[in-house]
Amino acid sequence: MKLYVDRLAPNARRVLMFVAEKTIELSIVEINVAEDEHRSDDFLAKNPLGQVPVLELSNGSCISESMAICRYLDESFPQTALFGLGAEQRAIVHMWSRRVELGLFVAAVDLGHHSHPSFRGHFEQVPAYAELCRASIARSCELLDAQLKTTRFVAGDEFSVADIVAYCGVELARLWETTPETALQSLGKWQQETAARPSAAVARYP
Ligand SMILES: N[C@@H](CCC(=O)N[C@@H](CS)C(=O)NCC(=O)O)C(=O)O
Repeated sequence: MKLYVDRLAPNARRVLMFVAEKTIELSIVEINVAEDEHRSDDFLAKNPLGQVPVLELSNGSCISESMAICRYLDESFPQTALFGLGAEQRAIVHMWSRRVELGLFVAAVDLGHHSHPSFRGHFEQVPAYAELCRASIARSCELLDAQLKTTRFVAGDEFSVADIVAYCGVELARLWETTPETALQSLGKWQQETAARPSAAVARYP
């Protein structure tokens, strides 16, 4: 099994953190997005969208979309289930993963694309959309803070893929200097605890 990543790419980082959390051994193939390696014919044959990450199975089948890759790995390596166990917990992990993916992680990716000078030539930047992303990040952080007052992890008592997506989103927001309010103490405590997990090393920005 091969995992194609660019270690700087936020989507690749969340899958790398998931792999590290589950201690799965697989071969990592580096695709340098800045050098357009994701646009080569070889790579487009693996993912016609030209995006990392991609998981290539030993039968040659290729899976893209970070959450699809994580779900495949969770089912194939049942140690440390990260998508929840049982119908109710699976649904709750799914619910929180959707909330933090759409409201926080994707908003943080889009905020960077639409506001950071390094993306200026690559994206048509829409400042008003960047502001909507900033507001979405703030709302998501408040929602998370309220949740983390009552639960140890994002989706309940167990660490899950929802923590990984949320952590990667918060890290990215921090990179764009859209840090959660210091008043959000429960979120801050969870963030520090998550940062201390060995798996977080692949997702942490300096
Ligand atoms: N929905 C996809 C998004 C993947 C994605 O946007 N990957 C970015 C890196 S974070 C990429 O490869 N961008 C290169 C491009 O779109 O040209 C997922 O969840 O994996």
